[in-house]
Amino acid sequence: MVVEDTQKPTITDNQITTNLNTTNDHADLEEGEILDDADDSSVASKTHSAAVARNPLENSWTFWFDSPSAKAKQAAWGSSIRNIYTFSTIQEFWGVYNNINNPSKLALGADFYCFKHKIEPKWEDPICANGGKWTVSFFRLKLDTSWLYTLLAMIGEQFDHGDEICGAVVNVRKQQDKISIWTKNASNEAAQMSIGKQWKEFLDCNETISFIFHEDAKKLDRAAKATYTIYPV
Ligand code: MGP
Repeated sequence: MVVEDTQKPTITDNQITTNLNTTNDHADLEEGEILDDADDSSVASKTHSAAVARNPLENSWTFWFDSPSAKAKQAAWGSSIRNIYTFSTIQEFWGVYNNINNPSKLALGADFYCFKHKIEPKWEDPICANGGKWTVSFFRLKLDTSWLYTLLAMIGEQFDHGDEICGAVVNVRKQQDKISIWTKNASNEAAQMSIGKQWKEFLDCNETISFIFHEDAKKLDRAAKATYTIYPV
């Protein structure tokens, strides 16, 4: 296994995992392929390890989770966000993804993040500090596919300005669910606009998306206005 700092998921409340403890065990199997239990286990295990590592991603990514129940007890914003799992290959991604709940199954108030490894999903992280976020709101029906397409575009490095991306978050909310992509240099308008336009294409989304600088959100909270907006065509 090539993953550095890979952690077993620790979230055990009813929020995020289904049977994540089995994550990755069969992540490398092709459709229809079965494990032959009669094989010599050491040979099988070496073959298995080699196969798991076969499609490394350009970046390692970490899933983070914040449950509404934990948030309700937190002393300061962000103290209840938990680092769940880091993955570095496409097989590991599917191993995790297939064993966790889709956003639409999460409790209202939950936040689920996927950020580049070692970037914390907080304004305070030095790599995020001068950044901002594109946000789109969805009706529940499209939430799960939009989240998956966002993840695949990010980890598959489909954005021309992928280096600008810190990660993405899905906020499950009563009024309107949201998905945001966080970026590093909010003042780089060309890069932000490129990311926003490509994201809309990947999602096949013709809704308005808006970009808010973290600096503005810090100062103005919910009164912060979008600096960049992409309207329906
Ligand atoms: P938000 O992410 O802008 O809206 O954060 P959300 O999550 O839709 O709001 P909710 O009420 O539905 O949960 C809302 C508030 O959380 C902000 O106004 C801040 O007070 C705090 N907050 C959010 N973020 C992303 C940060 C952060 O990175 N650092 C700190 N210190 N506070 C944050």
